[in-house]
Amino acid sequence: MKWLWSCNHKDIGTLYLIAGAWAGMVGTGLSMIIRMELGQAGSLIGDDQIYNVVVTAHAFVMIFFMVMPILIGGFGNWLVPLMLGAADMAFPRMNNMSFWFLLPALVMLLSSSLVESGAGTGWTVYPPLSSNIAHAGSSVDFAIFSLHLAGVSSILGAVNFISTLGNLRAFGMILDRMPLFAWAVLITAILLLLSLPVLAGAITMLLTDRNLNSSFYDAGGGGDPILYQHLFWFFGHPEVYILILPGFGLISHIVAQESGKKETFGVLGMIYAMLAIGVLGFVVWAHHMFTVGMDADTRAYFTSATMIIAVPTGIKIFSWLGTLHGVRFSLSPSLYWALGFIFLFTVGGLTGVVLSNSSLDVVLHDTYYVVAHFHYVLSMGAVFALMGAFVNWFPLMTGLTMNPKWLKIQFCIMFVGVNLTFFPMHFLGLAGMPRRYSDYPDFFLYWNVVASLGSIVSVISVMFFLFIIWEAFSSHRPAMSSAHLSSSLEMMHSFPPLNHSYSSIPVVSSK
Ligand code: HAS
Ligand code: CU
Repeated sequence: MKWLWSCNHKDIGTLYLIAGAWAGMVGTGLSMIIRMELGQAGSLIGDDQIYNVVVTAHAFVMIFFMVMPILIGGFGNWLVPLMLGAADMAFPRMNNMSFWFLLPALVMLLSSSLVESGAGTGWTVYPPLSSNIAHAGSSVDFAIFSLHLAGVSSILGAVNFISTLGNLRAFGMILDRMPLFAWAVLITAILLLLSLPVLAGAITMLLTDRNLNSSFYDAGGGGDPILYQHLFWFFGHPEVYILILPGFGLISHIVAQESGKKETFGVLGMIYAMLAIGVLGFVVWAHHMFTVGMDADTRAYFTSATMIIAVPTGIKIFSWLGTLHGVRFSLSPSLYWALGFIFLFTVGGLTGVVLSNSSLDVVLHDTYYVVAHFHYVLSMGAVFALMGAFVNWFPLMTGLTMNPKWLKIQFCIMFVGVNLTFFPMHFLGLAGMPRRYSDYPDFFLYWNVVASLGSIVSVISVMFFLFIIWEAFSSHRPAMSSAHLSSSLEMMHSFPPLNHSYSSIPVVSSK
């Protein structure tokens, strides 16, 4: 049990990966309840509040307890010190604390769904729906405290990563030569540090509105519910880039490695693109609020600012394609995930550009078109990146190999499943089906049935993936020799002085 209080970055990374995988299964279970409710005409659960509680818990679990812990906590902890040539993170004991704050946060979130009538507010927790009038009782308070605690965990993690990346780089590693994943984590950590306190303030004011009779968001007391939306999305939009930037970094390494080239095409351009995405991410938040009654000039500004983000993102997409250009690569499971990521993230990004047009968003806001957009960038962007990273670095982390043929079949099943689930949502949204309702006119039945069938295909692929992991552990097939492994790690970037520290990575933990 010693590893439970370990301060070693690899142990903590592994804990994050395990916790994230567990939360991922909780979130997947919740998503299956959603698809069961929507996969047939009429009502299944028989209670709209419970349906909304499930939708809310699904989003929170997936965002705060699956994607962020796995990409930042898991891969960040595992890979950043190795890529920097550092012995460990800057503050190893604080690192342990970050992880252990996450579990009570998860417990509190799940408690919020189990006590009284649950938090059926959506992950945005907008007042007045989240105020006492519509959500009396302790559920929303539980959800708020959960976010506080998960926020503390993330802020401590961000401080740790910024300190590590700032101070513990191998001698001579100037920022230009820092590997792309390390850069991605640095920018992500800065976004976390700047945006999470705003969320914390917003939900704390909501807490006092609910419990101490303040009226920050209550027009009756001189407040304004729109203030909450501004504060939430000032956090919320950077948050979506927090979810995807580490994935960008991981994909860059996989693409460079699988192309056999020394590094990603246009490394410096990639760094500047991520910086641009990070900076611009803070000035586009009101594209989530086009329907609150903004004046035309403000909408024009937020539309244009949002569209500009397609430029640095396009630079990233074309640089990955440029890296792969002219190479006769062999299709490995890691490359499957990377190619799947590039294609499907682009689809999601393009629907984002559609939504950024305020005149179109007035029609599409709160419809399934938005749901389709964010599942393409998340379920097929962030999740494909973490699946690819897991497949790619599994041998480094465990010293074992998974069955490559099964991994390819598993990818194909998941690729079909997620597209079957989420592509029809574009049609539903364009036809006007609103999100966050448990029932719909029969007119929308067909594509909902298709989506629900697709979700079953995805779940089958997840179970297959668990089986593949189990099989890898139980059959003890050793990974490539450590010399071979370290040479493939070397390709992660072109920084020669690090060869030494990479070749000393133990392939199998000595504990
Ligand atoms: Fe988004 C809503 C716009 C990226 C996640 N997004 C959401 C929500 C989530 C989310 C979770 O402007 C819902 C929140 C909620 O619960 O209400 N999003 C964008 C834009 C981008 C974008 C412009 N989103 C992301 C990423 C996410 C994410 C990344 C998480 C991982 N999003 C919106 C808008 C809404 C929105 C509106 C509000 C909708 C509403 O009504 O509620 C961009 O960063 C995407 C850039 C990527 C690309 C693809 C690659 C670029 C290439 C270059 C050439 C392309 C060009 C564009 C020049 C653009 C290949 C040409 C345009 C064509 C249509 C052909
Ligand atoms: Cu946004």
